[in-house]
Amino acid sequence: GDGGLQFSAAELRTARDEGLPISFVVWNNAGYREIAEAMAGAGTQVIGCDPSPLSLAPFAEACGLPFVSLLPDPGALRSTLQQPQTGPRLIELRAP
Ligand SMILES: Cc1ncc(C[n+]2csc(CCOP(=O)(O)OP(=O)(O)O)c2C)c(N)n1
Ligand SMILES: [Mg+2]
Repeated sequence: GDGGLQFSAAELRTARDEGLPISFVVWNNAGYREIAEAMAGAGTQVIGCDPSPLSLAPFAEACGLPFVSLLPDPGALRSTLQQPQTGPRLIELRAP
């Protein structure tokens, strides 16, 4: 998710520096939905779960990873994953 990704820049950069062929697939719904659902489920006010959207293209560039942004279409994701890679890459799925 776009929220968890923000805790993971160090791992992305390690994958880059070690040349690891990992595809990081990120579901970007511009929100912290799991947290929001937990707050709602606990009967508390839902706050802080609707952040300004994270721009993944410059985020990936800052981490030194090639980047692809897709609508969440299984065929598009399959063909992207089938492209060969020599190092890590970041693939965004833009939630509708
Ligand atoms: C690496 C990492 N850091 C922190 C957390 C704590 N955490 C649990 S849910 C959440 C945010 C959820 O938002 P998102 O990742 O955007 O997923 P969504 O529920 O919106 O699909 C975070 C940061 C985590 N799960 N993993
Ligand atoms: Mg999210």
